[in-house]
Formats: sequence, structure tokens, C-alpha cells
Amino acid sequence: MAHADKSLSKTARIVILTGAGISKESGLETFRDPDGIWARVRVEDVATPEAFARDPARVHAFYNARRQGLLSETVRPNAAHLALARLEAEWPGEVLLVTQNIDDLHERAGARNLIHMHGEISKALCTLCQDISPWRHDMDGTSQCPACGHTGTLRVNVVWFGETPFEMDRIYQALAKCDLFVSIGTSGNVYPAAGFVEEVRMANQGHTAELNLEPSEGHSLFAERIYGPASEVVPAYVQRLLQDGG
Ligand code: BV8
Repeated sequence: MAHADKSLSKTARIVILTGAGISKESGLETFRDPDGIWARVRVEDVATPEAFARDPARVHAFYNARRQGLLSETVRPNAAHLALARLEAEWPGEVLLVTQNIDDLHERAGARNLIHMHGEISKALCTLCQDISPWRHDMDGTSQCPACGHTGTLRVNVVWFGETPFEMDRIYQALAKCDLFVSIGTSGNVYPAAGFVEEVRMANQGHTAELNLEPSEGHSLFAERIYGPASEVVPAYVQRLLQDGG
């Protein structure tokens, strides 16, 4: 058990949740900030299975634009992504990184023990043969599945609203036994991710910390809260953990 005033043992197990805020300083949009994605498109039109069934071209166009944005050479991991990769590399205990983000900035920063619970924009799922393939260019109704060769069967491999996030059993198991849970760059609006802090509190074992630009919906549930831009507060927090256990 670690409090802000008690250090964490070096064998402690750490679970980190990230959201769109950690990628903001890399040039990617968040969702619920005033200039965010949901300020210009509706979830119901582009991020549900019903939207895809109703107007696949519109959904393909929405993700094609975001994928192109992610792949521009100006979008690179920032100091927060790099600090989390450093923590994973240097912390003797297990560090599991669970991201809600569909970008690839954590892996480009060097993260390895990583779960994309909402999927990845740079992967395609074939709705016919269920193959998941790397996909780093535009997708539309004529795109061909690399595995089964059919066309018109591909969708972006992300979890839409109403769909079940990936690897939930593994995530809940890690939350139940972690000694430290850190939530970074998320507004705490989307479940089940927004409920992870309560899972840790119910297990009554881990310390909980929120690192965000401003208080999230669930800020009062965290034992420790640190506010500021991720590229500043995350490296400082990681340095503190590595130096004296938090
Ligand atoms: C599901 C992929 C069943 C696509 C996304 C209760 C329980 C369970 C479900 C529900 C429930 N209540 C409602 C639901 C349904 C729904 C839901 O939560 N609705 C909400 C809107 C009420 N949930 C679902 O449908 C989920 N599925 O529940 O299945 C189930 C349940 C449990 C177990 C098994 C099965 C599926 C949700 C996934 C939807 N897909 N994305 C895509 O990306 O296009 S969600 C989308 O929101 C993104 O993944 C995003 O990551 C996520 C969360 O948003 P944030 O990352 O937090 O981004 P946001 O803009 O909101 O906030 C950014 C924060 O960063 C802000 O606080 C800001 O201040 C901060 N910030 C900004 N700049 C910086 C910064 N911080 C630091 N530094 C900075 N520089």
C-alpha cells in the first residue's frame, strides 16, 4: 500500500490507465475538450456499430482522417509517453499500461506491456474472417482483406460505443492485485475505464493517483491528484517513483 507520504516497495505492481490527454501535446485531438472531436462530430454518427451499418463511408472517412493525422511525421511520442516507457523498463515490479487511445504513441515510445482496450486505428478487422491486420492507409468499401481476399468486409479495429472493450478479464485481474493505479489524461467519462479506480479501491490494496490537466469526473475517488500538462507532470511523477518509490 502506498500513500503520497509512504514509499512504494520496488516489487510493487503498477497499473496505468491513459486517455486522449496524454497524446494532446503530440498534436492529437482529445474528445471532450472544447476543441475536441465530439465538438464537431456526434458519437452516434461515427463511433457506434449502428453508424457503421447505416453509413459505412462516413465512418471510414472519419477514421481515415484521424489515421492520416496520426501518421503525419509531426506526430511523435511526447515526454509523458517516454516517461511511462522508462518506468516500465526501470521498475523492478510489473508495470501494465492500459490505454483507451487508439494511437500507437505508447509503443513508439517503447512501451511493451500494453493493452489497447479500445483497439487500434492502425489495424483492420475483417468482419467475415475475423482476421486483424496492420492497416496504415485509407480504408473504404473496396478495401480487400489481406487474409481472406474479400472486399467490403473491413472495419477499423476499434471498440465503438456499445461494444465490449478488449482484454477486460486481464485488466480486472491486474486492478484487483495492483499496489498503485495511476490514471493519466482521461476525463473519466467513458466506462468501464472510468470505473477502474473504484475496482482498485474495492480491492482495498492499491494507492490511486490521477495525473491530468484538470480534475476528471472521478477526481474525488483518487487518493492523490496532480494537475498539469502530461509532458510535465508524468516525467516528474515517474522520476519520483524511481527515485524514492513515490
Ligand atoms: C461497454 C474508440 C459493455 C473509438 C472509444 C456503465 C458501465 C458500462 C458501460 C457504460 C456505462 N455507462 C454507459 C456505458 C456505455 C458507454 C459509455 O461509457 N458511455 C459514456 C459516454 C457514458 N461505454 C461503452 O459503450 C463501452 N462498452 O460498456 O461494453 C461492457 C462493460 C464492462 C465490461 C465489459 C463490457 C465502450 C466504450 C469505448 C468507446 N470507444 N474510443 C475512437 O477512439 O474513435 S471511447 C473514447 O473515449 C476514446 O477511446 C477515449 O479514449 C475515451 C475516453 O475519453 P478520454 O480519453 O478520457 O478523452 P477526453 O477528451 O474525454 O478527456 C481528455 C482528458 O485529458 C481531459 O480530462 C483533459 O482535461 C485532459 N487533457 C487535455 N490535455 C491534456 C490533458 N491531460 C494532460 N495533459 C494534457 N496536455
